Amino acid sequence: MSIRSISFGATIVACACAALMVLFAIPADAAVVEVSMTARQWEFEPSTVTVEEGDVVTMTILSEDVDHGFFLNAFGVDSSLRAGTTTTVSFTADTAGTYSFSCNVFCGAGHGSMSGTLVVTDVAEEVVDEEEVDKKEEEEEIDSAAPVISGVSISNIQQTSAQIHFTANEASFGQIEYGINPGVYVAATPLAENTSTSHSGVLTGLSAGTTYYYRAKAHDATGNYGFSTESTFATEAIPEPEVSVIETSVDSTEAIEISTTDEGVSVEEEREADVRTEEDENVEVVEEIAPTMAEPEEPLVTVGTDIINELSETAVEDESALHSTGTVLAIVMGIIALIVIVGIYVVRMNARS
Ligand SMILES: [Cu+2]
Repeated sequence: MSIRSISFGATIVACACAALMVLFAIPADAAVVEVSMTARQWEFEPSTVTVEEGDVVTMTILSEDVDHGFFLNAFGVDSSLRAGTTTTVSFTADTAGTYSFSCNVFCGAGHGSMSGTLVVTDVAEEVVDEEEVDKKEEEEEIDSAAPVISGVSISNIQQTSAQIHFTANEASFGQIEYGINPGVYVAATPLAENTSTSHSGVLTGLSAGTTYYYRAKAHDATGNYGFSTESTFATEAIPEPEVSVIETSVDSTEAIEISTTDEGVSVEEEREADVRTEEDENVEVVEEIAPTMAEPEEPLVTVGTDIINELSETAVEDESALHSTGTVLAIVMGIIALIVIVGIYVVRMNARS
């Protein structure tokens, strides 16, 4: 057995022992980290390697150009990197810190600056940091702040509806609650499907001319509810017919009160029956009102006929209408008389011939 073969066998045994030692040295939770690196004039790429404390690091290093060396003193690594070949080095990064590695085989003019950095991070520190981060995240997730409502305004107030607008300081679901008694909200607008900071809702089914009390309500995704203060508004009233009143004093004891409305004319009289004479000043007032009833656009005869019909069907309350009817009747009677006279004349002429 030659010296060469003895040394070869010894190398194999040493390697096996080293491998076993490495295996047993690996903590149960240690990770195996593989790093590929290239060495060339005059740099290592990557020049910075970061692993965690306790990691078993295996570096596969290709020497691209000439012979280089890989010297990592902190973890006892000292390997030759032959030109054009790949060399594997292994070590356990068992102590946190920042370490430098360098080329320890002269490789040319820039050899002195051919180095890199190994960063071994403190796992315990990282865990603490992660816990803090988790806590912060949880705190952020637990949102206990209710939406703050502002800018409540109302628009488009109708007899049975009104629109409310408001804003919230965070994305939220908005509603408006309302009722006819303060603090008692018996109705609410539909809940919005999506969160928003700008809200509006239409209050429906309201009663005309009624005061309503309402408040804006918004809740965020966590379920925190925010409310506005209570506000009020009154719905539009149903418009009453316009009324104008004319009062005329006849003397100290008698008066006529005439009210005109959109629908027609009604006359209320408070006076003695004999006041209604041709000479009476009151008649002038009555005659001023009469044309409103007579609908002057229509032919006079038609109006007269209509009025005759109305007179025959209903009790006549309006003295002015009667006055006009008398004139029309006289004209109609005159025409009929004329027709009769002409008719008699024609009959006689026919009898002679
Ligand atoms: Cu070198």
